[in-house]
Amino acid sequence: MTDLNQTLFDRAAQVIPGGVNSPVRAFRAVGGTPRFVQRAQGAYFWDANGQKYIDYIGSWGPMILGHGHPAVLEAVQKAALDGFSFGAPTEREIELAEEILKHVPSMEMVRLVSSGTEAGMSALRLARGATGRQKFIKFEGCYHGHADALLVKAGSGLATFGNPTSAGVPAEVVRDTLVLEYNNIQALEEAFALHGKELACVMIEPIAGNMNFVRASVPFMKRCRELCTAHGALLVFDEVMSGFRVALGSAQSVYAGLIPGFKPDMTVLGKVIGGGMPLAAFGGPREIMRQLAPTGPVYQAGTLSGNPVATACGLATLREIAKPGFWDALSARTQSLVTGLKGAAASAGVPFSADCQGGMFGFFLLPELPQNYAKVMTSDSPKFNKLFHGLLDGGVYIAPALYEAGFVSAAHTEDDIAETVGVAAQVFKTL
Ligand code: KE4
Repeated sequence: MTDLNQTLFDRAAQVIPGGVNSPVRAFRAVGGTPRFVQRAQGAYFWDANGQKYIDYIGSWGPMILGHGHPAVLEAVQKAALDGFSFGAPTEREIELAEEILKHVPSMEMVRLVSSGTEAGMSALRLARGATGRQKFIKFEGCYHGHADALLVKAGSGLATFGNPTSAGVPAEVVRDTLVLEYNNIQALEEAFALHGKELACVMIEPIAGNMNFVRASVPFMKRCRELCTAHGALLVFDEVMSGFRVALGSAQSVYAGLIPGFKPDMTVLGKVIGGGMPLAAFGGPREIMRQLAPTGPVYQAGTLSGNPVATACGLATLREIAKPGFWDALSARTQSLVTGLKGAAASAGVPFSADCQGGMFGFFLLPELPQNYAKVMTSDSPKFNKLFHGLLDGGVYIAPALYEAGFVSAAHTEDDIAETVGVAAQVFKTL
């Protein structure tokens, strides 16, 4: 039988680089043919061959309600009838901004943009403009979008400046980017001792979903906060993935529960706040946000920023996830998946560790949860690829890369979880 996914992939590759509009979708890390989605509903999607999959990517996080939630669909359809885009302010942008600020009290103001990359890039520019400093710290394994200054890997030695990870990024652009090891307090203290007064910010994924699922340890996060405060640098939480995904108050509410009085200085958001449509944001205290044009000297703009259809999608999504009982149910469902996978791996004697928070989870074919990128990359890649394809053939769709997180939606049922664990149990036996 003709594989229509392959037919489409071959055709796509003629007109779109790699046949995809975002590299990870091409299955390069795992091999095989990407599944071209024909339609999705709830926890499922159907590919070009009509094959059904339980979806644990959910557009890489946005689809926390599942695909096609009726309230969201209705809001989008209604908004579309009122107009797609105006390039002028609308009331719904205010409503969405107010809803975001209600749940993330570390922010007093927020600017809406169209992608996480744009939000992260703009937050960095604002941190630099607000502090008058150029240097900043990021961590190996954290991804903050593809803006030039953020496409950088660790330098040769400790506390040295980064090198570009992509062609086309001039070395000068990453000259001020310091890349440290995640969860390494000593490296952090050394970097601040060397460069503290020159640092505009520390940008971090508090729960690093771009290393699959690695939490910043409490001591490490506490030290980030202390050193930023002591040296006048801003602590920027990149919560594009974790925001409104791990908790209604995002990851920062988890750390606020572990570190008395904790809060970041700025927050970058995306994914869930757009509900699957192009919408992201960055925000912080008034005195920082007012540095942004048109009230301040830091320029930032966007034709489709605060797009009226995207804001309808995001606002309807946030209103649903704010309803009583939503997070208890979602967290229990995610925990059920992780517990089931751990049990299946143990029964098959496969080294396995996993973690989850709210609707986000990660697992490793390692006996213990890794604490940094180097350890994550000790995972057995060929074995992961075999697991990936075994699950895929069984109708379970997880991220096609061992360094990517997974996502459960409110539409996933206990039956879906049981089916997933059942497929995994069979595949673990073949590893
Ligand atoms: P976007 O520009 O893709 O909307 O957001 C960039 C971004 C920023 N910060 C964090 C923490 C992110 O996870 C992302 C994007 N995440 C990837 C998944 N690892 C999106 C998937 C893709 O690149 O196709």
